[in-house]
Amino acid sequence: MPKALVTGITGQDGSYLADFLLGKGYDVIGVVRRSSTVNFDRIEHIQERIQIVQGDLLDQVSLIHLLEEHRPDEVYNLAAQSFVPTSFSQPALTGEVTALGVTRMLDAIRIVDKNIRFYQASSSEMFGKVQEVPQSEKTPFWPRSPYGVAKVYGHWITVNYRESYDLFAVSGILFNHESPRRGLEFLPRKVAHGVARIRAGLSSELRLGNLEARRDWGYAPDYVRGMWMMLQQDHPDDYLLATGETHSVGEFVRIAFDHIGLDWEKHVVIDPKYYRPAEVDLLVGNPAKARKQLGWEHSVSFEDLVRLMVDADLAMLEETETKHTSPNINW
Ligand code: NAP
Ligand code: G4F
Repeated sequence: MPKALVTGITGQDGSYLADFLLGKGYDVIGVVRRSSTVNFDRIEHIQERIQIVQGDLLDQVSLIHLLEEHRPDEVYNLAAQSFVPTSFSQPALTGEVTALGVTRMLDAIRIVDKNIRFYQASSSEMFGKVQEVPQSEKTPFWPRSPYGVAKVYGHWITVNYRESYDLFAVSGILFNHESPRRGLEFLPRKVAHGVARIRAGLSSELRLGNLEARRDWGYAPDYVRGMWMMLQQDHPDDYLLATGETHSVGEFVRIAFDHIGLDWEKHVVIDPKYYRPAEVDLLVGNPAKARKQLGWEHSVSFEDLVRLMVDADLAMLEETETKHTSPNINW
């Protein structure tokens, strides 16, 4: 049975990747950092089928010990401080986890077992102020946030360890991918959840920032399949995963409100608090290399993604007690 160690297993992607790897017959080791309250909501359904172990990207020794003890065949490094606005308010922490954390994991692999295959969760945020449209694996980076800068470091240290130490180390440059498991602070889930709350009569307005920014949005389970595909190749290389379509934040909002039969203009309030010091205006990826070499395709259209997220939040509010406790996130 192949064994995979996944950092960030409590996050959106970590939980879907664990589902996927279990389906492929993997033994899954999920790394979680210590916290005062357990946050296993996204992995509750598979908790008995995976091994949950403690470790932190801030702590080198914990990573070395985990690899020594569990001897995985593959490591998926999904852990990060991944929210762009927090990277402006906590830039040094973001650098420690999202940038230097990658080096700590790569060094742990180099020290313990150079045969371990390594996946680094790189991001389209690295393209930032885009140098060409659409973006490809060859497009130069110009990050626009401390998060983007940290991800550029993570990308290049992955390439550097591949070239310096002959590691099977891969950087996956993934464009935005969403799902009902997405954190409530990210735009698509904030909109889906906000729309569901308005429908349920729990609130009447949704406060948002820049509606003009454009993103290439896909469905998260498609993207974790691509991560696994990258590690099954004969040679390590970097790949970009995207749908190839771009849509504005405003389009996302309009489709979400249309889906429940409400006029978005009557409910959305523009709040300067949600504008960023520097914005990434336009992201759209060209996934031709992944299509050709991995056989990867996305399976959910933009419109279907918006609707499935709204439906999931409507169902969540209808079916559970959270109707009275569902958080109204203001980040
Ligand atoms: P997410 O939901 O924010 O999950 C982040 C995970 O990292 C959580 O499990 C978190 O643990 C863990 N983590 C944070 N700091 C840590 C530390 N010091 N040590 C160990 N674990 C730590 O992110 P996601 O959307 O699943 O994204 C997964 C990865 O892909 C991230 O690296 C992200 O930057 C990257 N990425 C995401 C997208 C996207 O659209 N989703 C696109 C491109 C790249 P807690 O639960 O304890 O907080
Ligand atoms: O959903 P977002 O917060 O995602 P963002 O910044 O694109 O980053 C996400 O995708 C990256 C891949 O490109 C990942 F690497 C990263 O970890 C994360 O998963 O914001 C999307 C857009 C931005 O342009 C933002 O300015 O939505 C705009 N926006 C407008 N109003 C808002 C809001 N974003 C948030 N979070 N909240 C708002 O109220």
